[in-house]
Amino acid sequence: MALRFLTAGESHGPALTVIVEGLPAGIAIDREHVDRELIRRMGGFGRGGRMKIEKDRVEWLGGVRFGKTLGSPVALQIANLDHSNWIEAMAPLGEAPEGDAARRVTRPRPGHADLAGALKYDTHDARDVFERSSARETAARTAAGALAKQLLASVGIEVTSHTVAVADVTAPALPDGAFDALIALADDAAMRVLDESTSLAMIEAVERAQRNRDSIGGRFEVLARGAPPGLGSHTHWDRRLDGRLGGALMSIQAVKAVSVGEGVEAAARQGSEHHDPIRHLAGRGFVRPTNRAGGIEGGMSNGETIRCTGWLKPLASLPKPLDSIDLVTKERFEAVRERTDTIPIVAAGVVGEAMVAWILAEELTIKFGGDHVGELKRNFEAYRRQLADY
Ligand code: EPS
Repeated sequence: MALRFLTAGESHGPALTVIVEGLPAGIAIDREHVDRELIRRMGGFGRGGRMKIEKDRVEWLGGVRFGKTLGSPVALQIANLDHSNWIEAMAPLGEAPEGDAARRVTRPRPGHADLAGALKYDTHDARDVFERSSARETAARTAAGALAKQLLASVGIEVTSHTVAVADVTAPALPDGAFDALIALADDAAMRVLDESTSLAMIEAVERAQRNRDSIGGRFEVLARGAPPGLGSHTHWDRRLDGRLGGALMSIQAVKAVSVGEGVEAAARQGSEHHDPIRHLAGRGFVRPTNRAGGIEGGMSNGETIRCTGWLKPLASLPKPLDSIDLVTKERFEAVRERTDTIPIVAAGVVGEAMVAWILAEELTIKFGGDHVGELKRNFEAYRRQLADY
């Protein structure tokens, strides 16, 4: 059985729940690491009021004993502290309260799930849709991704991220050795960029948008180091690693485009300029002097650092709302005004890490199998020896 996870829970409901299935037994669980990932997701400059309310941490409900996975489904829960302010409006059972207490949403936000969801699920209260489409759900994904990272760490694969752009402010290309510098970045870094003047310019761009009561978009990049060649496969459309990573990253709320390596720039280049020459070094095997492919060729990892970029649209909840139509009266009104982030770019990078880690962990279990992590590691090391002897 391949790895899979399911999440449940509404943004202002009692809690988010995650079930992670297919992890081998024997993975040492570092609960501080999982909680730290949740805190990282809450951070960054440009976040809104909700993150001042929450203190995300995982409650362990199943699948783990004495700090090790059992091979059974891992069940986790993250409380929504804000639920205490939504007891009536988000009551799981009982009759809906009268009037405003139900906090119904009838004026859908352009760019959000509200309208399409209300039509599809046949409700005139878009809160039924809005609550689950909220990016609050990414806290649950981050917890699943943290478990995936712990499996990856057992074979030396690490994942990190950084902010590439906020509105029109773009960070300079990463210098050599950037991976370790990114891993070492403080968890509460305002922008997750290495260059201080870029960070300040990004903060200014966010403040400008806040003054204009608007939202802005941006770009983050996820990097994964230590993946062996051969994760994913060229043999089927749905086994290609770039396709799988692309789908996983595109599924993050507000991500509207994904590129792998210099995939966007490649469209305007000649092949001779774009592709990474192949070299061979005794003791190291096949290496690349450049990594424009972003570590993936033919739908398979090639042993170089995997690099994927997620492009974030400006969020759809606006302090100065756009025109909308009331779902009940069909009259023209401003869309609902909701608390929101100006840009959750650091959080998007952390969630991007979780999704990339998840897909790589899944590919790791597909290629190396094993009911216990020791078995997976033996298979992994045997493959490493096979590559060394190639
Ligand atoms: C988020 C929780 C949400 C939003 C944000 C991200 O909480 P609330 O709606 O109570 O403010 O802050 O989500 C959105 C902006 C959105 O449009 O869904 C979180 O936990 O990351």
